Amino acid sequence: MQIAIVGLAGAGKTTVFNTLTRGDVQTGGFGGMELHVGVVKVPDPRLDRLAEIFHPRKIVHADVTYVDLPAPPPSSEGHVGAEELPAEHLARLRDADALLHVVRAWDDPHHPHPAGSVDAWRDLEQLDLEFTLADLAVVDRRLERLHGTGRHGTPAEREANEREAAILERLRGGLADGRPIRDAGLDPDEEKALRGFRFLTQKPVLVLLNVGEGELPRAAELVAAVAGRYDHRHALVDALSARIEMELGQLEPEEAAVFATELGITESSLDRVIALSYRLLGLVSFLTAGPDEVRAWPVPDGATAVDAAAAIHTDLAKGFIRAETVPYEDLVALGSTAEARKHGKLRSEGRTYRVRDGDVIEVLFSR
Ligand SMILES: Nc1nc2c(ncn2[C@@H]2O[C@H](COP(=O)(O)OP(=O)(O)OP(=O)(O)O)[C@@H](O)[C@H]2O)c(=O)[nH]1
Ligand SMILES: [Mg+2]
Repeated sequence: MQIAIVGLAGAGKTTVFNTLTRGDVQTGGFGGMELHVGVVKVPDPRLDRLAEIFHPRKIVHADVTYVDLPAPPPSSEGHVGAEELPAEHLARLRDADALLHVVRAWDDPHHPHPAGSVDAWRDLEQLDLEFTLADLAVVDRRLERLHGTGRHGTPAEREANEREAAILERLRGGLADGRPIRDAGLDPDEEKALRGFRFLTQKPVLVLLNVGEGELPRAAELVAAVAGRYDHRHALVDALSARIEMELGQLEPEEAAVFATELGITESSLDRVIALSYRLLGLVSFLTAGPDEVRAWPVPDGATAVDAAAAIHTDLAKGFIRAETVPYEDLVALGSTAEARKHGKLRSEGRTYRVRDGDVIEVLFSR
């Protein structure tokens, strides 16, 4: 799972990246073209509890990769800013499963906003517009081709091309009116047909308002105001004070705890942002536990037992016989798989069983 951190120049993207990855990449580059990649373990206290039962050799968390990208240059007549990003950056952006859109909501007289004022809504819409233009350019290029060479080929090919053109025409209308593809209400087949385009405005997005530390008490109000206007599907809005969180992350844990209490920060923003990203991506975790390892596996909500098997290894999916599954709470309450079996909490499930968050699963398979 990859999440691209995007935002206008100087919004605080690299500061957020440092917060999430506990990194210390230099901030304040204002327009620097470096790309940063960091892998973050998804905190999951259930794994520690399972480890007390199974004494595994290792504990493996699900992980999320965050990519800190520089802001795209602004578009101008005939030029799409996002497409002028270096090829590697654009590929990273298109490959991301979701976007973390950092919006400047902090004010600081020593760091005037390039636009002359701090206006989170204006900045949010500005980058959204850039991504809309980038998608529109992709749609237009494809439509041009479909209307040209797409007329040739076998009847079946022509029909497929016409179907694709019809979907793209519909998207084009929405994009031209400034509506992101995530609002287009695509059905699963259409979504599948479009997957290869890796549209930016189709990706789920977490809008993160970066507020100054003095504004923290007002953050909930600001989030509500923006969320009320940002009426899109697959979109969430949250706030944090990135600079202060980054500094907290660089302190010793005890020192950080004292400091956080003084500031009225009760919950780790890292945990919250990761939990929100998970929700946004529609992911759930199933767990595996044994003497070798205790591990969390992310799968899309709705995944079946065979999908879970495939997440572990393709061989397990190919030779799938059944999945023995027990809810995490039952396993922990009863203290062992054997006890769970005795109490009828360990169930035998077939291929189409829908995996639930916290299922502890063992896949039985034939080689
Ligand atoms: N006063 C204040 N400054 C902040 C805050 N968050 C970020 N900054 C400062 O804003 C500057 C830019 O932050 P970065 O994290 O580098 O921003 P960026 O979005 O990565 O910037 P580019 O990569 O250059 O587009 C740095 O000097 C930060 O210290 C904040 O909450 N308050
Ligand atoms: Mg940066």
